[in-house]
Amino acid sequence: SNENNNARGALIVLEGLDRSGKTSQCRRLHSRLVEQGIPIELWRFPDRKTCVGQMISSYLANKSQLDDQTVHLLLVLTVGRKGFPYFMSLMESKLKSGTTLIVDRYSYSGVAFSSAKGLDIEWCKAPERGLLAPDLVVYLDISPEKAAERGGYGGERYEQLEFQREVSQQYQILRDGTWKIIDVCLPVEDIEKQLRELVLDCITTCQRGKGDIGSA
Ligand code: NYM
Repeated sequence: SNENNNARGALIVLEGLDRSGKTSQCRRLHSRLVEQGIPIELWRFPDRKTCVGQMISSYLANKSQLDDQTVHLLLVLTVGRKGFPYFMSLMESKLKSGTTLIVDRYSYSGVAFSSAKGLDIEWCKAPERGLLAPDLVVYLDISPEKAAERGGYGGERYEQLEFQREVSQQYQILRDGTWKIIDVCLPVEDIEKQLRELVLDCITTCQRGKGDIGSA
């Protein structure tokens, strides 16, 4: 039988503290894989261009106040949702057509950041049910102290050492044995290489049609 009938793209998520380097790594990875001719798109959550995304962006920039539950639920609306604005069905059709998605933050960020504020973790997780399950979650591991030394730190609401320590603890609660951890203290080329290998492996597995697109 023709293998390609089953070929689907992989849903790959990068998570980590603020300033852990997710965005730069996602961009490098994306351009390398595009060069290799792999059908791939780079996504990020929250998408600040949507109207709810703009509310979130203004909150993160300390330009508006919202209570913690409200922020959590607004973010829930923007992260990978069906119907808002149809991210989930769009993601699903991309994956089915063989396009791999590299996603800079997903629902884990929502749970880690909101539970770090003291919200009940089960309450935070409840609205995440039914989202597409990633095929691979890569956690870029940096200590909160190291992250605080990086350029551009402190620009946004959550970029506070004490708070990031909490977020880091919540990520440790969330992550299970399937998450791949990359030590961000390694030279940047090594991080890039490790990440690329993990991702190529995952793409190959999904191309073979192993497993359906899951739901969380
Ligand atoms: N964030 C992100 C949350 O608190 N909850 C979420 O669900 C998501 C997706 O927003 N500090 C936080 C994490 C970051 C900020 O920053 C988004 P960036 O630099 O766009 O990843």
